Amino acid sequence: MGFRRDFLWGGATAANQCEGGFDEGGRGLANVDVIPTGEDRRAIITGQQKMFSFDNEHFYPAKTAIDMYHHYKEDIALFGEMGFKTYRLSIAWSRIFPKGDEAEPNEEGLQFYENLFKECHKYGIEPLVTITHFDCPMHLVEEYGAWRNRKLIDFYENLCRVIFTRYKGLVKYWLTFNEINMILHAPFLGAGLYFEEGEHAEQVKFQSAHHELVASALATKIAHEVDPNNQVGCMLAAGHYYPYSCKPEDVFKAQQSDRENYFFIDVQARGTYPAYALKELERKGVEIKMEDGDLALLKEHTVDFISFSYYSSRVVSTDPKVNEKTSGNLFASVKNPYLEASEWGWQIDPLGLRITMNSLYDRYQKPLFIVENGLGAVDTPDADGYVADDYRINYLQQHIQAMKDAVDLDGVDLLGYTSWGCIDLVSAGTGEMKKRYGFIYVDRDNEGNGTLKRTKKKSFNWYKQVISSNGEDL
Ligand code: P53
Repeated sequence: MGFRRDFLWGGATAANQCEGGFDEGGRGLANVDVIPTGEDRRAIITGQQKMFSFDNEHFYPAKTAIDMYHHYKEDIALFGEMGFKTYRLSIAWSRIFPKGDEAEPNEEGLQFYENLFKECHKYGIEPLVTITHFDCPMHLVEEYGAWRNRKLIDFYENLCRVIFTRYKGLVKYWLTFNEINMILHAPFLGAGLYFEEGEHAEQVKFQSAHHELVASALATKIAHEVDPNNQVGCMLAAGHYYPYSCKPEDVFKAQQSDRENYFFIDVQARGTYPAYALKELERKGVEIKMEDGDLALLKEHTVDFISFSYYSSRVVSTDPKVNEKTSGNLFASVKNPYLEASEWGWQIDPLGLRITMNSLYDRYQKPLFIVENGLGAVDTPDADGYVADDYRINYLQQHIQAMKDAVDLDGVDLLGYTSWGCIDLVSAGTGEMKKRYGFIYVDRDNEGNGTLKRTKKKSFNWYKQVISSNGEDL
């Protein structure tokens, strides 16, 4: 009973939210760099407001983030101290190909990640690498229109060939696109998409999604060719939809809302466009242009495992009177009256994790990997800089218990668990530093002030004990 002996405990980050060094080591500019904090952020990440370069009125948190570019040795040593078996991070595409369409990669960028992976292995930490976590070189956004352009498949393929070859033996777990369904909810953040006046946004989103799906299958193919030990996963922003009531219309709406997200994973895990999606696209007047060989490629190169983020369940209703919405999340959801919420209005539902795991496992029958979960909260350090984050321990304890139940009581095959933002980092949704997820506190605020000093929180030793007991001692 309990978790498998080789269970991959660890933590997760993304390049744009922690690295900084945006103009160092020959790195090119990316969409994630030019997304500011503040009121305009939401319109920018959803592709409604254009922001393709820096201006003087805004603050751009990704430029420096928590400066992991210069602190990675110190940070990985702390992960090692907690006993991490794995560390999920993402590669910044524009460090490897600064513009995205070059024939030859940037050696300095390649060397940076080689050093970082070697540093992980010093502590017995297996890197879990997200190939793209919301980033797209700005040159590809401006010259090609990002993922709406089929040429992006070739550029992504180049990136994959280069990194799979260079990091053979150093990395064996890969994720092709972080939260691939985010293309529907935050298309500029998720896929560099900005919509021109009068453009058929749905058409562009689904055409881009097709390009990403083909690119993902191609990446899976190449990964297996380069090294049969490579394991490739898809990545879903998950969270099961509940009907607000048992009214059949509500239940049906919940099923349809789930399918909107499952669509991507259906293609990546089962290898075909599901019938419900083809019908829905037809109704929307969306026509996906495909090339010969696309469908065969999708069919043949499905993923090895299903990874996902889980922060909350979601609720839908068809009753216009039931309209109180949760705040602060890109996924519109009706407020669940049975659940508490975080300071950012994200509702807390540990059993929802078990429900989500069971839905995914029933549907795909492939191993699962929880690659994001956690509580974004305000931390208040004492005079010594120490944070007693019992609220975070409480959240994680309950979610780990729920995932344990899914494994022990329901028989779900789970490869590992990496909590989100194991070290404090920039929030993707809001750009704030104040919304912290870490076991390690970073002295930096929303405006970019602070020493960047790292301090262990109370949850640091708690998580260390969870890992050393393989999840028995919560
Ligand atoms: P932040 C919304 C809903 C679900 C997942 O989010 C999301 C988002 C984006 O807000 O993104 C994932 O930082 C994403 C991470 C992100 C994390 O959730 O807004 O993969 O990059 O940081 C948490 O609190």
